[in-house]
Amino acid sequence: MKIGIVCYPTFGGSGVVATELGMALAASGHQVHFITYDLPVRLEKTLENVFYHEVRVSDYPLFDYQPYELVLTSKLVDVVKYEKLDLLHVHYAIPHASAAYMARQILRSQGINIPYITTLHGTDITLLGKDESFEPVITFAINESDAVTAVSESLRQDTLKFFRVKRDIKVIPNFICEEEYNVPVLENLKRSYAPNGEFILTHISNFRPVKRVDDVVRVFELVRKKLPSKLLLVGDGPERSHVEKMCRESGLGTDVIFVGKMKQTTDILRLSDLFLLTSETESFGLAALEAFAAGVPVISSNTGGIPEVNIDGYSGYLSGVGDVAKMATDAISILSDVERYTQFKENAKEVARKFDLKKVLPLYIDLYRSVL
Ligand code: GMT
Repeated sequence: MKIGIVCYPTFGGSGVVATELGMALAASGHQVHFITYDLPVRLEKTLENVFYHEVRVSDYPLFDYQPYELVLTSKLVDVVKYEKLDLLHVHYAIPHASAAYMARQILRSQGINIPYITTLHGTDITLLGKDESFEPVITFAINESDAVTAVSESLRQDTLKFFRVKRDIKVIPNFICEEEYNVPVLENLKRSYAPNGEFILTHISNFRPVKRVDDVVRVFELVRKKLPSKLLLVGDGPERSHVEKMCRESGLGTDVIFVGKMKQTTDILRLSDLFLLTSETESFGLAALEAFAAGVPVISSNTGGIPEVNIDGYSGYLSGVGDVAKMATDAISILSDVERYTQFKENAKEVARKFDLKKVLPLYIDLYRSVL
């Protein structure tokens, strides 16, 4: 098949999933065309069957806001037509689903049929989508899609609750490639973060308010009172300066390490002892799944789709959103009990295996075939 993938190229989970999916499809012989405004972060290597089409919005002085969606639509029309694509798979509803709808209509008027599949990832539904300035367009573009998928049952339910969606939504969960995590721990790097063998707690996100990174720091403050530990904060985003200020004022000093953005997080996860995910809402929690793949138990909130990934008392612990005290107690108890901790690490890997690429890729391929 010749598949066009539209996604955000940035550090969000939806872009990561779209890119990993595209690369896996290409590796299994399909031709994949990424169509977006920048090279997707995970698309580092030159790969057979992978092509990239950049959407360039010119800086026309008349516009205060450049019409990205229209330029994307024109690019979709062009790529579908000249690369002879079989289908479009758009990740994140806004504005990708409506651009795909428009492209499909334009192409239809020229006698070309191109189905589009929309994959809902989370904030396109749970935060932005509910905003009435987007809602009618999203509802329409979802209903018009040839197939719709959501990354968790929780997100499927939210979509049905918040939108007048008349069509089936298939749950296809996010995935990891287990083999990629079978790498040794980088002991020198680990020592550079934790020179005295301190526990390493890690959080990875785009530092949006929804991630409640303050809570991560509060949990860490409590853990650090009981156990020698370091906190690695990976990523960047709107809350970073605030969190940095908070850490400086709390006297956490060099025990909190702001690592910044990273294209690959495997090495950091492999050297981590515990992963913290304190989000207000999270449709899936890909970062938690990646931690599991690296054999790292997760302390998380019990919101959205997280309980579909993190099994309470098995691969980690779940707590109410904002229940920093319980999260810290759970973290201390698991890190203090070597036998239980070792079992949780095994359990984490076991959970990750359920979401391996080998199991999830055929679900997308079957779906593609069903719409063609
Ligand atoms: O979490 C983010 O802020 C990024 C966002 C995205 O769309 O890139 O992530 C969403 O999609 C991920 C991949 O499907 C999910 O694992 C995340 O849970 C989801 N984020 C939220 O629901 C907040």
